[in-house]
Amino acid sequence: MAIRPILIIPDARLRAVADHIVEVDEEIKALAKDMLDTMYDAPGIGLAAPQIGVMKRIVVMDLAAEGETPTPLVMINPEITKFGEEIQVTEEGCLSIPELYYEVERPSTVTVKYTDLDGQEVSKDAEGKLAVCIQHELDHLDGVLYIDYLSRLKRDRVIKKFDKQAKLAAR
Ligand code: GNR
Ligand code: NI
Repeated sequence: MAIRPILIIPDARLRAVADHIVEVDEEIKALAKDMLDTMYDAPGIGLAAPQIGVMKRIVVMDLAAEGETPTPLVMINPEITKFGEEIQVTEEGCLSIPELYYEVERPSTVTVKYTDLDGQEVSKDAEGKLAVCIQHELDHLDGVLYIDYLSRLKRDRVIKKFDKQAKLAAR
């Protein structure tokens, strides 16, 4: 079990595009396990590899409520193949933008295609919070953060706050 440090904005790795995974080997399985350990420890409902500085297209999630049986989900090279028409508004947070929460509009339903830890291709329909989490995590693989969907005023305020903190921490 290894809990890895979670990167905070403005770390440039959170803005980079992650690489396609060619083979689901032991290294990827160990990475998935570390990501789940890190996510449960945080705690969070999802984590994308770039958040721990690994630029690979893998995300983990678990939407089970606290005290319930865990339902870990690992998606390798995930792609959304269909967005539903309906839009839902959900309050989102991000472990890489700690302690802030803002409402975001996203499609209510998605279909996601991915490779699982057994190397099998899977297609899954999702709605509600899972659909939000999938979209949030997949965005991380392309360097997109939920604050990118806020008004410029709100986004700039968030970015300024963390830029300031990073400068203070660096001196
Ligand atoms: O733990 C998390 N909670 C959350 C809540 C609403 C919408 C998305 C999320 S994902 C977040 C963990 C995280 O930052 N994943 O990238
Ligand atoms: Ni996030």
